[in-house]
Amino acid sequence: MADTGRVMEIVILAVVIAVVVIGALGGLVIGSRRRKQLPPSPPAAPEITAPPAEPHIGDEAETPRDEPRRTIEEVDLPDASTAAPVVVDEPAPVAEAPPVEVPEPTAGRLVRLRARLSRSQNALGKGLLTLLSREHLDEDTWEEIEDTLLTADVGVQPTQELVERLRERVRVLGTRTPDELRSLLREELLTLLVPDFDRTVNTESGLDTPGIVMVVGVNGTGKTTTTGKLARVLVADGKHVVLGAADTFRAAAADQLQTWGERVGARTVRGPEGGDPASIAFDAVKEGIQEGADVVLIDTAGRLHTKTGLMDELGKVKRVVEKHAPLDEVLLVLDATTGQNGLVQARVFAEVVDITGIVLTKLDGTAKGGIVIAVQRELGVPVKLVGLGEGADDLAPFEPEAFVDALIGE
Ligand SMILES: Nc1nc2c(ncn2[C@@H]2O[C@H](COP(=O)(O)OP(=O)(O)OP(=O)(O)O)[C@@H](O)[C@H]2O)c(=O)[nH]1
Ligand SMILES: [Mg+2]
Repeated sequence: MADTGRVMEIVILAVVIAVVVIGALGGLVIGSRRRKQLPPSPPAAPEITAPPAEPHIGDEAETPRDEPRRTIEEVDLPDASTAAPVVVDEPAPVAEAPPVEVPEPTAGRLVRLRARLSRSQNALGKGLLTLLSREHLDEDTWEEIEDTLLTADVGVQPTQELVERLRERVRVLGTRTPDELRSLLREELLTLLVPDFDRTVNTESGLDTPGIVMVVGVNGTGKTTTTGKLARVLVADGKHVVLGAADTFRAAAADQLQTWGERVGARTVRGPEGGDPASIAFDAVKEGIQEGADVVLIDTAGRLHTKTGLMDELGKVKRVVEKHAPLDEVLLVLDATTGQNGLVQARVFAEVVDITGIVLTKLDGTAKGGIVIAVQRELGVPVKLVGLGEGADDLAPFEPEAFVDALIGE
């Protein structure tokens, strides 16, 4: 019996030891769990630990991702600038249309922006005046004057005419003061700019349909920007403007125009990427007519004048639009910094669509202001607008007198 009692004692002791050991182990495990998981994860509802591992487009915020869930201890505090906020079941914010801006008046813009012509001012205006005020106007000096004009892209024929007339007048004048020279040069440059050209941008049809303006040119010259700037001026004049995004090569092109439209308060008619530009231009005019718009501005895709297929397409856009009404203005946008190459482009575009006006952009970034003279000569079409910067109000009606004054100083 004593033996049996001894065995019982040993068994009880073993059970007690086992319970204590298991208890201690269990406590450790729970303790370590507590340290690692705060709070202990409930099995059901998926819990979101921030930040989520790189969400992908189309992922649902509340769906757990495949990666093993990380615990708080393992996750560094999110960097405020990179943390993706976890938003569950919140509606996407509605994009508000930006407020429509009011532009500066167009009158006198060229005068206000004259400082932007500083490169042409230095190269052309100051260069010529310095040469002309030399003591002796010998052959070499006249040649330098010619070179200055040619470098500024005035063109060969106009340069020769100008130098010839200046030589003659300087000879007749005998003595010459700086003021006299300045006014001689001013007169001669003005003559070359054909001051009596009608430079009105025709935006009125004279019919009961809207005025129709089409903007054309090679890639990147500033067509879309010019269309936007022009729309802004027209809207500010109280006109109802519709924009036609006939550049269907890239979706971004229509977006760019639409952004301008929203900024200035003009609706944009657009079609699918890769769609037929002629039919979008046609629709834009049709919708313009339906909603009683005053002006429809059609922005076209940039195209190299050497690509006959694309040039034919442009001719088609024009013909299709003209099923509604004749175009009132076809503006060729030329980048002034491309110089003489612009003249070649101008010639080809003029053959395909009758150009009625030239917009010379980026005159703020070049010393080649003389291109104004050359391009008017080339086409017999006036420069109507000049671009003097990327800002919304950096498009100015071209005024020959203000332009010459800006070049040579008053
Ligand atoms: N400095 C300066 N930049 C200009 C002027 N006009 C346009 N730009 C810039 O030229 C770049 C091209 O302008 P866009 O209006 O997109 O040219 P686009 O002719 O529509 O181009 P594509 O549609 O691709 O053929 C943009 O960065 C404009 O901000 C200007 O008068 N001066
Ligand atoms: Mg464009």
